[in-house]
Amino acid sequence: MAETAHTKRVFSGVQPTGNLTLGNYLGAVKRFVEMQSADYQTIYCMVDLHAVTASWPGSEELRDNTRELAAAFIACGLDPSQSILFNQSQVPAHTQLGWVFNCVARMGWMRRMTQFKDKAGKNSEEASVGLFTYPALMASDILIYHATHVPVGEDQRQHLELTRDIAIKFNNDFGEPDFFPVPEPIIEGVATKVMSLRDGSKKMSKSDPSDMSRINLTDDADTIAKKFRKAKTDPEPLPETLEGLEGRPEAENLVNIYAALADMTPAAVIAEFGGQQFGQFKPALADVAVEKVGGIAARMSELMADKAEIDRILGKGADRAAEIAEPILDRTYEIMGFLQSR
Ligand code: AQP
Repeated sequence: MAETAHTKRVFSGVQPTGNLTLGNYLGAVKRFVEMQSADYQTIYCMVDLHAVTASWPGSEELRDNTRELAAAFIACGLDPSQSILFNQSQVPAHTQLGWVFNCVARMGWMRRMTQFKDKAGKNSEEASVGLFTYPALMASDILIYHATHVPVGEDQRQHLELTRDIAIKFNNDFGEPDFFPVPEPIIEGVATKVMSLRDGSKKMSKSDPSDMSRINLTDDADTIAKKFRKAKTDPEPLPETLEGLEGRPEAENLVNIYAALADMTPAAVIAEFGGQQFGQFKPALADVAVEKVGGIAARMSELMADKAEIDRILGKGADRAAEIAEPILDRTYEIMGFLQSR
């Protein structure tokens, strides 16, 4: 990882838009847990303001999705006494800096964002303005903490590049060369883009209409086994070499999922299973998935039984987050010349 002049600080966020998938886990949350070490201050956010850019689920559901995501974070191994865990809407500095960044980011930059095109689909005239400006708010989520490292999945790479461009432009335009760090995306490992179990060309996603396309962290062992058994594959056995996975996206996806879950390289998975039929490999994959993520659902249910405790954890996390964010916002306003007379 590149060193910067700023304190090493990790920030990442996940939208509370429903159950976490194995893609969210392997591409993001597992990495969050790994980075929760003495070397970094770690800040992980339930980005609820982003969760209403595509559609509004209803107030009770949004609150519960946020609590459920907090429960999932903790059940996966994030420790609220080590990491700052909170939901975005409780720290107003995110939206305040977000407005500033709406004025720093250029229309041309925003129009190039492929996730807007994917999520808005053909009907972009009907998409919310919030969905379009989402990446500027995401830049603010990161930079309001002067975060230096951002663990994310591959689909967020372009948004991280935009965040870096916004930081550089702000620093140049306002004559403060080192004010915002230029954060490093941490997109590492074999599961940076877990694909749908029904279509190897599509990302596994919480909002995919087909539940069979994804493993949810709340799925029980039988459901996990069934989803892998029914996962789309081709008729050939697994290849004897890694190169043999080329042009076989569904097979490659299952091998990568196995490797990420078992902390192996894809080459080691091929060395073990090469030449076998999917009928043999899929049950082994289901076993390793159940072993690694099968206990998360039960821990989440225990945590969800005490919603007041989750709310307390998020409130405390928000206080800690605001303590870091507010002086950075104040300094931003000062640099820009917004008169603050109270
Ligand atoms: N399939 C994936 N493989 C690896 N990483 C993934 N991530 C998402 N899908 C995969 C990573 O998970 C983090 C949180 O993502 P998010 O909830 O903020 O939004 P998203 O990227 O749009 O994820 P989803 O599951 O597709 O959500 P919906 O359906 O609500 O849009 C990010 O770090 C992301 O890279």
